[in-house]
Order: sequence, then structure tokens, then C-alpha cells
Amino acid sequence: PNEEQYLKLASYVLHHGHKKADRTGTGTISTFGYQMRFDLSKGFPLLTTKFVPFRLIKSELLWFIHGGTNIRYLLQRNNHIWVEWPFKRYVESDAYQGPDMTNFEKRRLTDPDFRKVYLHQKHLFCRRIIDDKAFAKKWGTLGNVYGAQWRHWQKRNGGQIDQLKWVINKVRKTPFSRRMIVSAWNPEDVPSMALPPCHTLWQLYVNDGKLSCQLYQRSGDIFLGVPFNIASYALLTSLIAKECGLKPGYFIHDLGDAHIYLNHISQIREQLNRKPYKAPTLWLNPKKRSIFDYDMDDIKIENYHHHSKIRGAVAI
Ligand code: UFP
Repeated sequence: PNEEQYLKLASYVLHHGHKKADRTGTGTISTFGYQMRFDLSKGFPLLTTKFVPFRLIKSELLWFIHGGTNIRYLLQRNNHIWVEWPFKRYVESDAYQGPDMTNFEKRRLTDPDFRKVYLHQKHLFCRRIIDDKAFAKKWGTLGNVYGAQWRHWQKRNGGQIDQLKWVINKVRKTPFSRRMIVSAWNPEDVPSMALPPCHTLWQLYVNDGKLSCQLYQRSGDIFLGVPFNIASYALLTSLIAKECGLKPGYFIHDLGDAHIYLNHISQIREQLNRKPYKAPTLWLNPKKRSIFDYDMDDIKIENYHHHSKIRGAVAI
């Protein structure tokens, strides 16, 4: 079954990974180069050995598809996964007049009183992004993240490339093509990005009426990030397949630095002791044709039986 692919990865890195220092100072066990293959005809690969919040995956992917680079779209859909970076930029600017937020990433983990103050300030920031359009425009932007590269890649001599439209067109017109690639890795932008793209490049492949997608992810947090990434690309593949009149084939997930943070090891062990349930299924509104027309209610996950949530701190 599909979920075994993920559990095998986690178990492999747990047992064969080596200790490696990392940017966040947390420490990891890591391995370089690993491939998982998910057969999308065998159910939707949303993990069942713990609860994975699909609504966050859905709103984030729709945001990419719409070319979004401002957290306002996400906050309006109650998705807070990208807030930390704009919040940091805001509290480090002169525009911010509230209590001192210096080094909030680390302090919120060790000082419970500070944590309350931090959560309140972040809440006020998010409210203002939603309520005040001009404020959102100035402080809610993330720069050239996925949405910008997929839909508005800047050309050297002016103008833009819509990679997503282009690749969908290729699938329709020349499905045998070996050039159906979308790249989020833009070397010109990387130095100025808070978080350079983790999912850097993906390729489509058509065979026997089925659309497959292969992703190269340069860096994967096995406990927190990777379960999201699998579901997100399985959904993307399903949406493009539907638009092109194809069935979803395989999602092939290649990882570069595949790591388990040292503070996630007991969580991973717990997860590995659980037995997967039958995979859920994906429902897409049959009235929607184009990938650009979907909103939250047009995409649903059905029959999702899962084990309980497992908590773990995000390394930032
Ligand atoms: N990460 C993921 N998937 C994502 C994402 C981030 O696993 O979609 F955005 C993790 C990988 C790594 C960290 O642990 O976030 C990014 O840090 P770095 O840029 O140092 O690789």
C-alpha cells in the first residue's frame, strides 16, 4: 500500500541516517537521495498513521495555483502556515510599535509568558492582514515564492512565463513530451528568499491515459513537511489529470536531504508502531473543468480514517 512508502522512508532514515547539523540548530538524522512511488489509483496518499490537516494542504495548493504570494488569501481560509516569515519582517521593522519580539522563534519555546505575548501580537498581525488591504499589501507579501515562479516567472527582457498554463497545454498537445517541467528554483531570487523553494522542480509524464508526476524536493522534514508535500502533489497531479481528461497515475517523490529532526524521533517511533488504515479518496467537483476554477468546497477528502494527531515543534 501507498502509506508503506512513507513508513519505509521514516524507518530507513531512523535506522540508517547519520547525524547532521542544520541551519535551524536543532540537529537531524539525515540521508541523501531517496525515492517514494505512490500509485494514485490505489487511493489518495493522505497519511492515516496520524491526522494530517488536508484543508491546509488544499488552501496552500490553491494559493500556488492562483499565483498567490500574499498570506492574505491563506488567512482568509484560516491557514496560518506561512505567517512566521512576514510576521518576522514586520516586527523587525520601524512600523512595529508593540512589545519586543527580538528572537521570538527561540524565546517562544522556552518562555511561557513571552509565548502569550508573542501569540497575541501574531494574532493582531493576522487580523490586520485580513481587515486592512493596504496593510496586507505592504506586510503580507512573501516575495517570489511558488505562486510567483509557477505563474509569473520573470523573463530577462521583461514579460513573464506562466509555467503552469504552459505545462497543462503541453500535456494536452504533446503528451509524449519529455520536456514537461515546472521549476520553482530561480537562482536569481534564491539569495533574497526567507525560505528558498523546498519542492524545486516537477515533471509530468503521460502513459496509457494516465498522468504521472515526479517531484524533486531538495530538503524534506520527514515528520512535519513530507506528509504535507505528498498530499499536495498528489492533489496537483489529480487536478491536472482531470483537466486534461486523464486518470491520475503515479506520484513519484524524490528527496535530496531527507531528515528527521532530533526532537521528532519519539514521534516518528510512535507513528511507526501504528497500523495504517485504508487510504481515503479524493472528491473533485465534477462541474469544475479548469484547475484555475476551484475553491475550497470543490475539493474534498472522503472516508478519511486516521490515528490521532502527533504533535511536534516546527524548526524555523
Ligand atoms: N520543509 C519541508 N517541506 C516543505 C517546506 C519545508 O519538508 O514544503 F516548505 C522543511 C525542510 C527543512 C526546512 O527541514 O523545512 C527548510 O529548511 P532548509 O531551507 O534549511 O532546507
